[in-house]
Amino acid sequence: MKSWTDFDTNSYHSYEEMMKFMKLLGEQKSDMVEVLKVATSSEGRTIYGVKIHPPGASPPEKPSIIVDAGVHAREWIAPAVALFLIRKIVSEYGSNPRVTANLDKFDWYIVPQVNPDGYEYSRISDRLWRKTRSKNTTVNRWCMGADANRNWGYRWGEAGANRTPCSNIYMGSHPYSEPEIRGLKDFFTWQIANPMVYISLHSYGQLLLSPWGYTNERTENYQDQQSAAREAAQAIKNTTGVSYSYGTISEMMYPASGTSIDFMQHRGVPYIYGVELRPTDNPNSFAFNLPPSYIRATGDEMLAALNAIGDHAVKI
Ligand code: ING
Ligand code: ZN
Repeated sequence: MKSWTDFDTNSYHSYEEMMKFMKLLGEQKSDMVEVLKVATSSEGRTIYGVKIHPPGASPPEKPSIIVDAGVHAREWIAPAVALFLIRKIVSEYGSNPRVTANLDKFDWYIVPQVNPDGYEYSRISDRLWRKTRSKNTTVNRWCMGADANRNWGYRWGEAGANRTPCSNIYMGSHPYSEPEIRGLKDFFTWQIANPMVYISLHSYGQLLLSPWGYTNERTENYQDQQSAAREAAQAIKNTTGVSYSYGTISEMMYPASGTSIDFMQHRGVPYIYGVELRPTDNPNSFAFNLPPSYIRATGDEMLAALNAIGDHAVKI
């Protein structure tokens, strides 16, 4: 890979290849892209994000759209879609009217791979690995990792999280015990002045999930969040014909505490969705093994959803 345009978004990549793409993009498109350090993983990998803005040196901060992906190692489609979004927005600014209008209104912050240790472990050793790869030092030290989406500090360790390190939804020894999540929390808190939309990409099930996760009570802006979700689901349908359902995490799936979604809701970000990307959860679906030929359509429909949510957010 010599140029960022050599990066093939229609296949699944190693973490090293992903980072090579980000580095080249930062060097070769420095008028639009800043590469920002977010965290260092337990095994010492550097986690990067990008800030994308219209060409020009350091324009004033705008409201932002934030996307993260890869929190769960085995959900490969999520980082692939995040990288697709980065490449598409940078390549099509100025030629694609939807992309252009959106980037003129919002700064985009994208962290495409939050859990690189887990991802590499899923690629090389255990395809269905979900957690981080931190060492547990107390009991059950032979079980590794914590669930990075149960490790956030707001309502940590309530319903839908587990205290045993061997569990797949282990919440960690304390809030932000995972360096990946501590770094991401600091990044969200200190680097992003005006967050308007926050999307966390997961798979699978074709769902747009809004807060809360820790309780089945509704947020005070529930109605508005559902309206934006309805518009996003419609935009997806108009793009690829695929159906996404929407509702709160606790009503659509199961209670889950210590998620990034609840943290961002508590922080006051108005539009927040945990997204379960393709495929559906029907028993014959590809589940976590979505063939790479689906990356483009899954990415296109997610960009349409984000455009719709962005349009909704500026209208209100
Ligand atoms: N599902 C999520 C989980 O962490 C979720 C549900 C997604 C909660 C996004 C909050 C935000 O259990 C998967 N597939 O990981
Ligand atoms: Zn997940």
